[in-house]
This record gives sequence, C-alpha cells and structure tokens, in this order.
Amino acid sequence: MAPTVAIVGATGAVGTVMIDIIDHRESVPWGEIRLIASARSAGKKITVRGQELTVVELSPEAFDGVDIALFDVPDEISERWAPIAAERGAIAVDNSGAFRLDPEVPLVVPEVNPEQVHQRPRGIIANPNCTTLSMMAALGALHREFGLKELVVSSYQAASGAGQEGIDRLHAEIAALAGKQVGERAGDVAEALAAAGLPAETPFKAPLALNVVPWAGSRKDDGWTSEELKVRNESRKILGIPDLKVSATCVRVPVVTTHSLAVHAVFEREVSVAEAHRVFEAQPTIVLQDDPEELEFPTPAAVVGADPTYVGRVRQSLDFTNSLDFFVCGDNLRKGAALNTYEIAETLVK
Ligand code: 11C
Repeated sequence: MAPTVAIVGATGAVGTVMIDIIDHRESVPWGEIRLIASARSAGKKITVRGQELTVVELSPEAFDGVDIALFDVPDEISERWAPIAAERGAIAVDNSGAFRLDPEVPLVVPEVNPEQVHQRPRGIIANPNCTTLSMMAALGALHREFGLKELVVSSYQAASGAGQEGIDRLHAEIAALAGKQVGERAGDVAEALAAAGLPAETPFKAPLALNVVPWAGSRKDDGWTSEELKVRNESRKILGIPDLKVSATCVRVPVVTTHSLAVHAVFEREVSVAEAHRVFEAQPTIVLQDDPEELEFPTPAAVVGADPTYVGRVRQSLDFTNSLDFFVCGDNLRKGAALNTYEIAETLVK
C-alpha cells in the first residue's frame, strides 16, 4: 500500500513551502497526504496536487496510520510531539533543533549521508539548520574527494531565517527608510525607524536595513551564538568528522530569502580549482556559477525559489596549502528547510 505522509505545521512558513514542493514534484509516492496544524488552523482547506484537504488538529490520534510525519514546527512542539508520532508508528522527520545532536537521532543530508536514515533507534530523523545545510552539498562532495580537515566560514543570513517576524521587520524597515535622506550612522537609522513607528525591539537586535548585524540566534558561552555552534556541531555530525576544526561567524544581512556563506576549507590532500569545479559539476544538486572573466557568480537574490545550492568564486587559497575559498548560496526555506526534509522522506521510501 502506498505510504501516508503527514505535514505537521502545514500552515506555517516552512509547511507552506513543503506543500509547494509536493505540488510541483513530477510524481509523489504517497497514498494519503495529511495536513496537521494547531487548533487555530484546524479545519482550514488547502489544495494539494489538485485535491482539497482539510487541516486536522495536532493530537496523538492524528498520527494513526501515518508512515512518515514531517515536522515544520518550533523546537518545543517537536520535542513534545515527534516522540508521540514515533510511538504511534510513524517515522518523524524533524526540521527543528530539538534532536539534531541526539546521538540516537541521525542528522541527514541526502547527498551526504543518506544511509543514516535507516539508523534511527528513536524513530526520529533530524534535518539540519538552514545555515549548515546551505554549504553541505558542496562540502560533502569535496570531503569525499579531498578529505576535509578545517573549516572557517562567515554567513550572510537572510531575514526569513528569523521567520515571518523577520521578513516583516525587514520590509517595515525598508519602507520606513525608502526615499528618505537618512544619515548613515546607526543612530540616524534608529531614529528614522522610531519616527516611522517601528518598535525598538527587533528580532535582529540592531537595524538591518542599510546595515549588517553580526548576530544570529541566541547567546551561548564565551561570546558564541547558537547559530555559530550549530554550524560547527552539525557539520561535524553530518560529515562524520567528529574532530573537524570549525570556526564560524554568523551575520544577518538585509536579504529576505537565501543564506550565503563564504567558506575557507582545508583538506588532507592537494586540491585545485579545476578539480573542485569537476567535483561540483558532477553533483546534480549543485549549480556551479564561476567565471571571473564574465563576472559570473551566485548572489542570494538570484537563487530565491531554486532547489540547488549555487557555488562560485572558487579560488585556491594563496597563503594556505590544500585549501579552497568559495561562496555558496542556498534558499534557506527550500533546501535549507522544507526541501531537505522532504528529500529525507523520499530517501526513506526509495
Ligand atoms: C536563522 N538558521 O537564519 C536560522 C533559522 O535551527 O532551524 C533556523 C533555525 C534552526 O536564523
């Protein structure tokens, strides 16, 4: 019998992208597609692949008969409900941060470690953070060939990483400043935002329009942020390199969607730009856009809505051996969230 898939958080930002992905797949392996959300959204009608479906309320019974439950909900909801889904017989594929570092939960990127979907003692599989995910297809492919040793990355993260609240805030800031001769100092921008009625409290901790903010996520020990630690810990787990040396600086930029990262990667073996190009071109989920003569390189705005990871600016480091520098862009709501979660489900039924 064809398996039943459930989307938990079907009416949220990532759930909506998930439905769009299912709608646009050439074919899907599912018998039933079940939409699950909070009581507030229950009863809502959503058309999926031409069929009108009614959203059902999150409850233990909602998982009865479900083979795979895709969770696109906040950490605390996943923490409580993914084990309930698993108890009811479903495999829970979870896009939150609740289980990513649990040794009994695999953290899967299908291009990198697909075999791990079968090692899931808790019945749960985790999907990585979108910042980590945006560089995983590229790093996984390079690691297979050259053996990754060290990683230094800076992220350029989109406002939508902070959810709808982040998108709304960036739009409101841009609207508040558009067409005005605002002074270039942070105080001038803050004053103009306050004059436009925007609250001083912002998800980005500082004005994002006309600015960049070297802070994403929550405060952790010794000055690190949660995002920077996720990049380190999740990269190690996905790539299976527990002692990978990683240093990350996560920065929010005034882009609505698509995270970018500048990556400096050091390998065990010698590597050249030509070899890296060959590796990237052989990976179906990577688009290589790298022609310095023609000024061809990826930018986040050009990648919005795209499934692949875009890679460019590949250079051999001038002062470091066995090293490459490159730039990646990945739609944080698609491959960074809904798409990778969905691809894990496809890997499970393959
Ligand atoms: C951001 N990467 O851009 C975060 C959002 O752990 O799934 C995703 C948080 C997570 O703010």
